[in-house]
Amino acid sequence: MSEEASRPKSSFYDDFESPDFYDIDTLLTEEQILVRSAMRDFVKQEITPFIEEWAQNSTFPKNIVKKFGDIGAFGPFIPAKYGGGDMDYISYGLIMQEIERGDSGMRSTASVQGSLVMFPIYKYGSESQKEKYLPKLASGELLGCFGLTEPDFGSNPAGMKSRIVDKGDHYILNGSKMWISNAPDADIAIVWAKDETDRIKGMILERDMEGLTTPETHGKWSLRASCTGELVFDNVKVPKEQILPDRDGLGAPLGCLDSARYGIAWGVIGAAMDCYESARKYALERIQFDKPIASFQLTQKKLAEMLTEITKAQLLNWRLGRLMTEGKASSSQISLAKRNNVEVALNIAREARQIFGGMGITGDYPIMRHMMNLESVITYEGTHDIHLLILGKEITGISAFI
Ligand code: TGC
Ligand code: FAD
Repeated sequence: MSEEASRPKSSFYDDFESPDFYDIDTLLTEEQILVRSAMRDFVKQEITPFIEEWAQNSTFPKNIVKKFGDIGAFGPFIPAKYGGGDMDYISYGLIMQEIERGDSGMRSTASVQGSLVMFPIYKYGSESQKEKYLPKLASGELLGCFGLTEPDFGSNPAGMKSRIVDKGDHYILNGSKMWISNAPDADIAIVWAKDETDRIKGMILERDMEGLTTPETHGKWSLRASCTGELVFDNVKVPKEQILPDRDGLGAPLGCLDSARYGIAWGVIGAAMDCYESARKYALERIQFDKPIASFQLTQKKLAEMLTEITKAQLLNWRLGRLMTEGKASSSQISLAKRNNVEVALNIAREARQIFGGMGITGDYPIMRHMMNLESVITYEGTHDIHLLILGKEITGISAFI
């Protein structure tokens, strides 16, 4: 038998269905289920057949941007008059879950565009900024990125050094941002910088502004199908009409993070479900000691614990989605879900990899890719420990950041 034929059958035919052990689908509306089905079909057609190659070759498929726009993955919670989907937050969560079931990097592209680019323009932008940018971002005609993190200020964005200086009808911007998803391919960037009074302001930069460069970050072992880069500002002239007028201070960028962190809480459970389902199927097919490995108690323990954690996280997401839709979710409730669910997903990916034995490290199955992706997700949008400290502050009233 050839080496290829002796390998267990690859599950590349994508027949994914999400586990629903507690019948949580009955908590969803018909519209939410329709949204999820449409997104699931899209991922099966446009992402899973190609993702392994994109990730192995470290290629961001730029044409996915227009396709995401067409299916309504960008800013589903933005009103239809600006090109958004006018949907509730559970629908948004389900969209993120399905995309990240395909790949966390693909979800990054969609959640940055929706929560970190469209959201601040919608919440803090002028009417003319909304009309100019939102419909094109929603349709995928424009791709955006969000620049908060700097080389010396990651967890502590309050210390940022990027600065704008008032020159009458425009500002001059200097500084740099690092680790920016979408930056090398983005048409516009939401950038946060301090003014002369040290107040943080948000602004919309366009790619062709003189002095703006976006070098790509190479050599990532994680999120390889997502493009990451820097934003470098060398005396960039920013017309005053590009400033987001309706909110400033650190609370402005942090307010956008709430929406993105919420999307991550749902997204990572998509990745976890993919690991669980792949491992369950493999365990039933793979024979050792003349039995499917699914018949061994240790394999069953792994699968039972995975399903338990997925079910708990599904319930958490559903409840948080209701609170988000009602406008009642607090930042610390979102931190709890982001922190818990990323950890759950990472543990499930690691356990699933064990079930696959040697096959778990190959690209024939999605496990290793999900696992490596989740190593970024546990760091970005606030590290695991930063979210713990946000909860610690909520519980005790005492900040332990400094
Ligand atoms: P602190 O004093 O706590 O707060 C400063 C001001 O901000 C307000 N605030 C919030 N407002 C809205 N939403 C939130 N989540 C908020 N959290 C805080 C707060 O009320 C206050 O307002 P005001 O009016 O009183 O001034 O600030 P701190 O400097 O002590 O820092 C708090 C800390 C550490 C929690 C915060 O800096 C933090 O969250 N750090 C983590 C940084 C982070 O998450 N960066 C993410 C960068 S973007 C990214 O990673 C995108 S990846 C995208 C992808 O590819 O998917
Ligand atoms: P640091 O802040 O240097 O943290 C290093 C370690 O120290 C962590 O373990 C942290 O938990 C710990 N630590 C820090 N402070 C404390 C404290 N007070 N108490 C206890 N422990 C502490 N940013 C953007 O603005 N836009 C993007 O689009 C974006 N995309 C990203 C994409 C990728 C692939 C990655 C990896 C990052 C991205 N980021 C983006 C940046 C991301 O948000 C930061 O990496 C993250 O906030 C952590 O900052 P840092 O990497 O500088 O780590």
